[in-house]
Amino acid sequence: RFSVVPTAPPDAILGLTDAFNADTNPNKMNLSVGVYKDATGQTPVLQSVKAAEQKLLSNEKTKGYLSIGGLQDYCDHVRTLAFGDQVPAERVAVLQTPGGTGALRVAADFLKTQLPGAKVWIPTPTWDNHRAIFDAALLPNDGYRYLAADRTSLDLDAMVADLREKASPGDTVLLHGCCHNPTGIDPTAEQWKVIADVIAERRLLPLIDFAYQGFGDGLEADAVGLRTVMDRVDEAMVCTSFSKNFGLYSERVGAVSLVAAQASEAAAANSQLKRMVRTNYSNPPRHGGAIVATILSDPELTAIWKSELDTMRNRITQLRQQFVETMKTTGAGHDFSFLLPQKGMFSYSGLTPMQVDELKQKYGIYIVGSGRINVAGMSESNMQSLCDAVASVLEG
Ligand code: PLP
Ligand code: TYF
Repeated sequence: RFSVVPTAPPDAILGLTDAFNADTNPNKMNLSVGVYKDATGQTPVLQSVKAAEQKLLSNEKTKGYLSIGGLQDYCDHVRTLAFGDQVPAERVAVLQTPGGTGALRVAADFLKTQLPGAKVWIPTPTWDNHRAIFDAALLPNDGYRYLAADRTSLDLDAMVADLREKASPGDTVLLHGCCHNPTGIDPTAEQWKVIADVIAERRLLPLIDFAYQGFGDGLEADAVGLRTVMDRVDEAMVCTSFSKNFGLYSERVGAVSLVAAQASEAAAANSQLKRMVRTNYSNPPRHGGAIVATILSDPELTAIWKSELDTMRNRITQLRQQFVETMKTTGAGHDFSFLLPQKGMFSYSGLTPMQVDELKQKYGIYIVGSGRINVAGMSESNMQSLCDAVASVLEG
């Protein structure tokens, strides 16, 4: 009977890493999947994480199930990192989830069942998995314009026009809290106000995907968009991921938060979110959440974590600068300065699918077909050869 099952296409991003791992080119470079790498090319376990794990190893008393919503102190920290003290705790339901992906799926199942008929509006372009998750949850979704035709800036007018004219009151609008994936283009603080006004005026529900807090300008600065929106609305959902900012990718650490207008509504929504979890994975894995809660409950570990996060962010900024400078020296005559104000790991390079393919075939350099590069995958030691290869494919 399984003879009827066709082979599914590989994931556009994760599939590339499989191809990269199989590549025998000794100079190969993986600039595809969004994973941070240090100067030695490793994705290190943070010291704050190691220290927290050591504490957990000696103190952990049980491997019994967590509650459906996960660890309470973890959920409290999730709320504080995202909202500060902007929203009273009793109006926020937070559930620990397996990664940001788990949070998005729980949110999607919740929206599909509890707000039937509402559509989700997602930016064009966005992380491919957004559409895939919403489709899997049978949640209607459609794109709003985001990237300008020059592919290096935000088209705020088009975005606002779509949210005003295409989205109906009651619909959901997905926003990247910071470090837009795949473009690296975020709204400015002023632009966030315009977006927040439209959301409030059109009675849209903001669903903020917050997967890179601390990778743009810093933990608090990266929450400015979210908080600007929260200044103007009393209902929202947030999907948090700690994969990147705690380097806990494989531990699957995330959370879904829902802000309601009333505490009683938050409690009812919480009970429904738990229902979604029960039929999906029952309750979340303990370890990653326990690590984050241990770090954030300990001022010393928190300070170490914050400085490690600063190091990761500053390194990415330096790599952006080095790439732009080194490209100038190749004589390819192509100015990459537009990468400098962009935020987080990713940027659209402007390379065409053919150029992307040539980089892979000739040089073992893997970037996503859309031209998205993971700046965090570059290094000081491979910068010159990377730029020479990019220059050669640009020259054609
Ligand atoms: N949202 C965005 C925009 C992402 O880039 C990612 C990356 O993986 C996620 C969500 C999912 O995060 P996680 O790996 O924690 O599931
Ligand atoms: O965009 C990225 O590279 C990260 C990692 O199906 C990722 O968000 C990529 C694809 C995917 C899951 C995670």
